[in-house]
Amino acid sequence: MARKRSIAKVIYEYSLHYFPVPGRAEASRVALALSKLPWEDVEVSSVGYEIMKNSGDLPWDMLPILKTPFGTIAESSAILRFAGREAGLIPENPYQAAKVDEFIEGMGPLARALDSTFGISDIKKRIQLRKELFEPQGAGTFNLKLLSRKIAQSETGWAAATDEMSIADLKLFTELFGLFSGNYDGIEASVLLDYPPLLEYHSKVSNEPRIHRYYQNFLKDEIRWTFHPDAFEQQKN
Ligand SMILES: N[C@@H](CCC(=O)N[C@@H](CS)C(=O)NCC(=O)O)C(=O)O
Repeated sequence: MARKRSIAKVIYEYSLHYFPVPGRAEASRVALALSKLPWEDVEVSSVGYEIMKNSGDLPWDMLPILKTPFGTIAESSAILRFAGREAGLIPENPYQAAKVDEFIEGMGPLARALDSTFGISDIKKRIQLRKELFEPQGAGTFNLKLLSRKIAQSETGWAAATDEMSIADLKLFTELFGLFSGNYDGIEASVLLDYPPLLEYHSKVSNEPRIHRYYQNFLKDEIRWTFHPDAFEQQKN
């Protein structure tokens, strides 16, 4: 007797919801991909976002969120910690784990500096504000200098000076280099040339085997070119 073929619908127990850009969700996407959790990546449009917000789906009215069998987790760092624990990317040593948290919190001002330029519909004004961020006295420059110093001081080369790569690296790598993809008008990749420790760090993380393998799946993705090992070679030459 011929076997009946059934087309099973894959049910994912976990779903990450965010706009179709790396932004604040990318580190969690990588952590989820490195975990064994069954998850799906759900891209949300601006209309979809309004619907979710009005339906009370968003605990803090913002994306990203991670839907889990236990309930919804909001706040990108909370999601990253949850997914990172599953992926083995949080040090067991309490001191190192605290340094990872410190680094994650310490990155707040960079994101907030950029946030101040969102929602400005006049493109000329937006570009102008973003250029100012990376002028000598700008908040972007201040934060890049700080991050560059941290990386230069790290004995292991990982962001939080942990023995192994951690969620702090996923956050720094994706959020920092994601800024230079061209998705943010007015932010030029050439800015990075002033920060050799950051370029060296880019090489370390993008060549880390798990990260390298992950981004092999996105070779044709225009917005994720900054996560490939040779991303900034052109700027250097
Ligand atoms: N602290 C929050 C901030 C989240 C956030 O700013 N989300 C933005 C996108 S990056 C958002 O949902 N914006 C929608 C809006 O305000 O219209 C986190 O890290 O998750």
